[in-house]
Amino acid sequence: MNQISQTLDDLVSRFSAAVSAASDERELDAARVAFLGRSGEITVIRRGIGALPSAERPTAGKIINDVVATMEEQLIREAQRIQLRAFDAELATSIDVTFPAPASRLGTLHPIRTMTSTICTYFERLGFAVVLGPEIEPDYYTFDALNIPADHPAREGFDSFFITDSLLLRPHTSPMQIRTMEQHQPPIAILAPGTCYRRDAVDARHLFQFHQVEGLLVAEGIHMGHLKGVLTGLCRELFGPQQNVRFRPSFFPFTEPSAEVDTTCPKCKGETTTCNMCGGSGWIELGGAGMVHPNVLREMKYDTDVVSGWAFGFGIERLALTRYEIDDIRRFYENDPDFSRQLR
Ligand code: FA5
Repeated sequence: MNQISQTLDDLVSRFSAAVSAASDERELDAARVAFLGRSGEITVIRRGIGALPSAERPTAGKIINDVVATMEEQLIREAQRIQLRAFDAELATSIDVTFPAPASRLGTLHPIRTMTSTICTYFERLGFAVVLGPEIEPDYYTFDALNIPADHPAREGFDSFFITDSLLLRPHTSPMQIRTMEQHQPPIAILAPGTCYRRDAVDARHLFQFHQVEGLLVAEGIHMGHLKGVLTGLCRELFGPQQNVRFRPSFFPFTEPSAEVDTTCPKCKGETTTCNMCGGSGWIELGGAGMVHPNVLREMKYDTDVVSGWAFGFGIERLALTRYEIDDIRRFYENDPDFSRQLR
């Protein structure tokens, strides 16, 4: 009997060492089979009961059963330990579905769209109505009605993409002057933003597809001072008071007198002679403007003794280049969301 007890003590301590050293379910099961399996050590000890005096056999059987029960409890604890460790390892390498999702990246308006609506807001405050028109125009609206007859050399400067002999992608938004005057009598105050197309070589300040905003004011007593005041106000609003803006005499067949409006080059600030944005002049052109030519008003059957008007056409990309101090007009169309996000 004593010998069985000693053998069991030794067995329990070896079993305990084996199961607590098991690192996975396979090793644990091997220990179970070796000690508690059908041919395991416990079975061998049980067989030894038969050699004991019959009075000792029940006690010996109970001792063995108690030891087996304790071993099985330990086996369950160790199995739980191994499962928990496997679960932790899996968690460490898998996706944590309870982790808060990263914020999704929201898009923004394109900077040219933002610039267009800023310009519209300025003019709406002054009482101008915003109008939109077609991008494919007959040459009558693009040239003839704007005092540019078929053989006039000024047509070349606005040369564009022709759809037919007399239909073309508009090279400027000035046809909207004609479309508005055809349908309305003075007083007229409109703003017409939109896309334009020209056969221009692309460089740091030119695109073949770009945007203009046209302004037209026709009423009694309108003069060049109003034009200068309104356009200077727009530049102050867009660029702030420190930005230089100049009005330079120019020529357009549909305005007389005519001017071009320039601003300090947003790239070199007028500080180099080799700038690819301004060609070293220190200025870039924002747009053209002037008093509506009497021939245009007469074509619209307006009485030029009673009404006068001014018009302008600014490049929206050029305004945006200046406002955001961008070094190349092509950046607006590279579709870089990080670029657009900065220009709100
Ligand atoms: C005109 O288009 C006239 N219709 C403007 C006008 C309207 C004058 C009303 C008088 C009265 P111009 O060709 O200069 O003018 O173009 C006006 C502006 O459009 C330019 O100053 C520039 O800002 C922009 N622009 C012209 N061509 C391009 C181009 N290829 N890429 C980007 N912007 C351009």
